[in-house]
Amino acid sequence: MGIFDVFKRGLAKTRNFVAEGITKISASMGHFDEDMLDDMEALLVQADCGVGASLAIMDEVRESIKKTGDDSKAAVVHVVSDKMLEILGEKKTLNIEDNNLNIILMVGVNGTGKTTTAGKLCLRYKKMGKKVMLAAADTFRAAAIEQLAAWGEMTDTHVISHEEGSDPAAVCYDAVHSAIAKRADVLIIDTAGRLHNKQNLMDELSKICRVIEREAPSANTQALLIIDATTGQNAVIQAEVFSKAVKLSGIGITKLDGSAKGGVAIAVAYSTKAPIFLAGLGESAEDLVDFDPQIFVDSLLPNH
Ligand SMILES: Nc1nc2c(ncn2[C@@H]2O[C@H](COP(=O)(O)OP(=O)(O)OP(=O)(O)O)[C@@H](O)[C@H]2O)c(=O)[nH]1
Ligand SMILES: [Mg+2]
Repeated sequence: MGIFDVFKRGLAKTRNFVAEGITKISASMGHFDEDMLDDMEALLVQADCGVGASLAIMDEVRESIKKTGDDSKAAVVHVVSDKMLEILGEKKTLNIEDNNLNIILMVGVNGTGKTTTAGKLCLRYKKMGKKVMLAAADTFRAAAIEQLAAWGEMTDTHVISHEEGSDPAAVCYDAVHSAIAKRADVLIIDTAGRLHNKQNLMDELSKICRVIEREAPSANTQALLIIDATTGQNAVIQAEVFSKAVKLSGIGITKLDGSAKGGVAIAVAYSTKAPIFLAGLGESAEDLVDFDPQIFVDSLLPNH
């Protein structure tokens, strides 16, 4: 299946809501009047694009209609598409350097999909022939260590772990040295879910980053914030708070398949500087794809 099909299938719920909504709003006349534009703005907000981004998109639409006089559905969708693409920016992906240790640190609040995404990424890099290691720096629960160990077993990957309750920074220290000694290409570090408003947990994360930076200064280290699309606008707040504790390289949005709220990618891109690297579109290993703004927008809007 091509990437467009993976996106389209994964985003089916959001697409049904947004694309069908736009078609329905314009169906009676085939073009947009002021009331319909208001309805469309509400539709974007309901799809979790965020108030700021939805207003910016619709301002652009109103401006364009004023300028060109074209209020047809095709013209409106075209402007919406262009503005969404401008907000999402250029496609950016996790960057894996050859002949260097690449460290990927998974961070985020509880249950967003960090461990699952770590496992999916592990499989991706194994398939590319990379030497991969996993580190269980979520020492909070024994089950978390077991969950990562299961991915390790499934992908035939070595997992560095300590006992439950041990210092996660110490796991990172060991993992980094082991990865250097074994000349690994990619080290993926899973961390515990933490509420962004718990300062001690955010401090713990900063400490983990300091240890990695100190022990592997020349590694290509990337912190990846995993957010759950179904949490709506809270995801935007998470992105803001985590970016203060950690130098975020990018964001992975999971569970885009789970709700009609896939528009959250637009809201996050509108209010955060970190690019969206990955899209989780299901629970199985192949449901992780590089986030592609063009394909995302094409999957969301009616054909135009
Ligand atoms: N539908 C869907 N489910 C997903 C996706 N990614 C993860 N999940 C599911 O979300 C649940 C939580 O995933 P985990 O990977 O355990 O989340 P976590 O962030 O590691 O959780 P904590 O370690 O408890 O903070 C699991 O049931 C996953 O299968 C996705 O893209 N789509
Ligand atoms: Mg986990």
